[in-house]
Amino acid sequence: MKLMKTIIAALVITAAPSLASAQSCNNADFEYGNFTNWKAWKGSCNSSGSIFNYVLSPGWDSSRNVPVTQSPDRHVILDQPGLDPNTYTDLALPNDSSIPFQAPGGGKVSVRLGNAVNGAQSERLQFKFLVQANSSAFTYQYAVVFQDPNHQPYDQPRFDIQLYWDSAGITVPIPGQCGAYHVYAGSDTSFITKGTVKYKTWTTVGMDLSAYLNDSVTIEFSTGDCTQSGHWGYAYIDATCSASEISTAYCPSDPQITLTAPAGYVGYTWKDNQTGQFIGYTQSIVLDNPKVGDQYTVYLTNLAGCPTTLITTLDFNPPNDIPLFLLNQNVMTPNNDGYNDKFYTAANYYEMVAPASHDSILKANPLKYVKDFNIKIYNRWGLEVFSSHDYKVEWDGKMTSGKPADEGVYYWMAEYKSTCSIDDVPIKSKGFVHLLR
Ligand SMILES: [Ca+2]
Ligand SMILES: [Ca+2]
Repeated sequence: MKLMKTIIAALVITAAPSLASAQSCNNADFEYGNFTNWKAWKGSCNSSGSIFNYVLSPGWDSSRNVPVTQSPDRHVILDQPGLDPNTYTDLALPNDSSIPFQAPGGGKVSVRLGNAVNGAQSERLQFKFLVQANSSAFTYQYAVVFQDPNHQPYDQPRFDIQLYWDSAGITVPIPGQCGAYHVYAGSDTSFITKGTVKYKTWTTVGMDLSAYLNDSVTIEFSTGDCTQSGHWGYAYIDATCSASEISTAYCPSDPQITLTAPAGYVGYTWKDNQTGQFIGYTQSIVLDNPKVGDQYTVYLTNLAGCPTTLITTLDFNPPNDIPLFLLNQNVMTPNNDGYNDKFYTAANYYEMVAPASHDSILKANPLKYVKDFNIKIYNRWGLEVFSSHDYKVEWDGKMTSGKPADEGVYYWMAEYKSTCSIDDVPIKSKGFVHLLR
């Protein structure tokens, strides 16, 4: 049996390379409800000359996702709705400007870094991941609440963002406006003043990481109180990864197409490459009579001043129905050795392993036309052991109860619809997977 297992596993590896080899962008958005894949530090801060310094030591046991000392109020998971108490004004008033705990559009969970306690405290969170085609756009959201003692900028409560490139085992900080971004009390004109507090509500910043494709990067968020100990500052953060591309979803009969650039930029300038004319200055633009082969460029600038250029060519006539995309992976061995530990759909295969080869066949990502996805997995007696509405689902061989499923054959049935479908009839797919332990 052992030999058989090895042979079957080898066959499947050829067909579907493991997805577990490098850290993906999972839980950048904190939607796991914890700090999985994040590292944390805490400590103090000071200044020397005109430089602000962080003095930090590990503050979190990332292997167990628990704080290592007694101050869990400095890295805080916010999974319940609420309003920041230090920016709360009056909900009965229009244009109320208090900061909600969760980032707009950022799901159910965001994080607070730091607290409303002074004493020259500082805190840090880092997230390291492998940049892939589907995760080359890193977008973070932040809000900050600072007491404003009107010190020099390098002594003020602050929030700093730094990008690192992990190249061949060496971690290099990226300098300049595309790697570093600094926010301190009153550092820009968007701050609102309430008594001695200056605050800035949720703000989105996009980072194009295409230059680091297939390398790991680390994003670092740090907060510091005023260095002279008398005033506090903290930040709310959330983040997400997506493809750094112009979205062009449209259907064959559409007389118009909407081009949408990634969110998180303060400047959008669109150019029609056919005429060389600038044709728009918003995140999305609408074009009449889209023609295959036409090319458009968008020039982006984020809040930190970092410029990015994206180009798209209209080279795809989408089908009314999407081809079946569930992969017939028929063996899984959930023993955490990195090979076939999970059963996954071709959506993951497409996005994480073979986007280039897929592109050359279909000329576009068909997954953006998927809607109403549903998959159920049954054991040989017809009992449902797992279900999901996520087309990127990964089944780890555990039943809904959390208990590991027994060895044996499991049947899956999936269905989904195409957003371009005229009759709205679901596309159905089924198969089996042999679970070996
Ligand atoms: Ca979130
Ligand atoms: Ca503090």
